[in-house]
Amino acid sequence: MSAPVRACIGLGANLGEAAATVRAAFPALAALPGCRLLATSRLYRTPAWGRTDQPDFINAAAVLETTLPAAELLAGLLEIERRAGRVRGGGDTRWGPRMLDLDLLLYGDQELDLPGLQVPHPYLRQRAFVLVPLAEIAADAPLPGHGTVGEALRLVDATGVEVLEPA
Ligand code: PH2
Ligand code: MG
Ligand code: MG
Repeated sequence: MSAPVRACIGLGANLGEAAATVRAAFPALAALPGCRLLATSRLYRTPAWGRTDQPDFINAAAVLETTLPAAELLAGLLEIERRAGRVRGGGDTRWGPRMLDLDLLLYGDQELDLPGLQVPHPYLRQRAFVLVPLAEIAADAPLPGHGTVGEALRLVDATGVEVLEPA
């Protein structure tokens, strides 16, 4: 077991009952071993980024305190995705539609480059659909070498990112 780290998770879905799937992922995150759920954002409806020929996404963010090493936390996220019906390999296209996508965005202030895991998430600073929900709960979180989440949000165009009502 290692010292507790604050990890930030991005949640996204645009297939099936996307909002319900994202809401159900919060307790699943809380139930991961060695993890405590510190905060969850509201849900947002966001225009699809990367490939526009697909439905809008529902996006949200969560902050965990975790004693899991980053690779084990990632394995836990992939297992929650799998239980939500996500099939990797074959089914998913890059930046295409998702039953549930859980991205490890930040792991404390660490920079990691492991097989299948780059932290901070490589596109974090370009994506309003990540930064808007994350800034709601972790505006002060450091982006190593690039200030904070709140500062990064000021540099992106958040047009079309809207709180999903009812919250
Ligand atoms: N995820 C993608 C591709 N495009 N666009 C939005 N708005 N939200 C996402 O979560 C998203 C996306 C594949 O991971
Ligand atoms: Mg993603
Ligand atoms: Mg992902």
